[in-house]
Amino acid sequence: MKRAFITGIEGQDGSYLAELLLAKNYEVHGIFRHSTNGGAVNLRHLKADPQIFERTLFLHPAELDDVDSIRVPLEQCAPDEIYHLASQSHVGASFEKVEETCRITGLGALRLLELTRKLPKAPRFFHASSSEIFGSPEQSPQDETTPVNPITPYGCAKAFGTQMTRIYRKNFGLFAVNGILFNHESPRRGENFVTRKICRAVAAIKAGRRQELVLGDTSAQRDWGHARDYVRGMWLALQHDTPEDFVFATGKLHRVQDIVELAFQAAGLEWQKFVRQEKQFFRPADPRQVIGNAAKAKNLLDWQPEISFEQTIAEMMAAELHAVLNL
Ligand code: F7E
Repeated sequence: MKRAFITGIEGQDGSYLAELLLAKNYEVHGIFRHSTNGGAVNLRHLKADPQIFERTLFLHPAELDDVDSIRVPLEQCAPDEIYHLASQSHVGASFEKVEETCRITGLGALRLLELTRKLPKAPRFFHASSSEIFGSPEQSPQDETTPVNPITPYGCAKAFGTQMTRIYRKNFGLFAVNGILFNHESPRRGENFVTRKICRAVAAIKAGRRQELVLGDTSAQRDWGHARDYVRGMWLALQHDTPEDFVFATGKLHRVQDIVELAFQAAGLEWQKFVRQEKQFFRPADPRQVIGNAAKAKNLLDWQPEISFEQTIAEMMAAELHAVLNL
């Protein structure tokens, strides 16, 4: 039985990855932040299953800021694979919390690499990198060779972690890989990311609990995939013969406005009556032309996204409508 250690296990990606690895008969260990008290909704179903919880799934409280709190469960687990997913991952918030973002997202990755290197038998290491490392690139679509040139504090912190992962791979011989992840969504997405924000608000409007949806730049475009596809990519990247960086993306661009229209349509409402843009949600800098080329992952890992943008928004809307209206 293989053992995996996941940071950020309570998040969207961590919870889907835990499910995937458990289904592949892994023993899964994850760390959660004291502040959530292990009560995060994304893992509730796994914690409620006595065949799984504390038999093949183990959760440990730890903080990325506190190396010792991670070292103890990591050494106990002695994993074959580490998936470092935890970070301060909100790009907009990174402009307000610049130092904290660099500490958690940038230095956090370095701490995990250093802990990994010092384990008696170094496990394979996955770092969740981000398309934000490219900033607003001149080359489109982006791939593993696109110059790193972040324009947001979050992107800069991720660029640090990405480059450190490469340095540890080259200089310390670690099997360390970056998955350069473009936007990926699901009903488990955090509430302040735009897809979930829109879907939640539309369901609340449908239920008569809200009157409007206030957004930032609805002309902004992203390459949006589904988180379940991306965690499969993470696992495949660690099963490959050699440690390589991989872009995971759909290669398709959509606008925030497209999400708005799909979400309101799913609820049978006219978006024009409810949507407003406000400066407060515009960012000081927002990458443009962020679109990925995942040809390397397709060629070497046989990975490609299976869930479309439209299916993703439909699944998210179904979940939100079910939550508020039991539809
Ligand atoms: O914004 C625009 C916003 O916050 C998407 C993270 O997973 O992907 C994610 O970062 C777009 C941006 O994600 C609102 O300006 C308009 O253009 O959902 P988001 P993100 O910033 O792209 C990358 C790859 C990561 O690595 C990150 O960790 O939507 N937008 N109006 C808005 N965004 C938000 N949040 N709220 C609005 O009201």
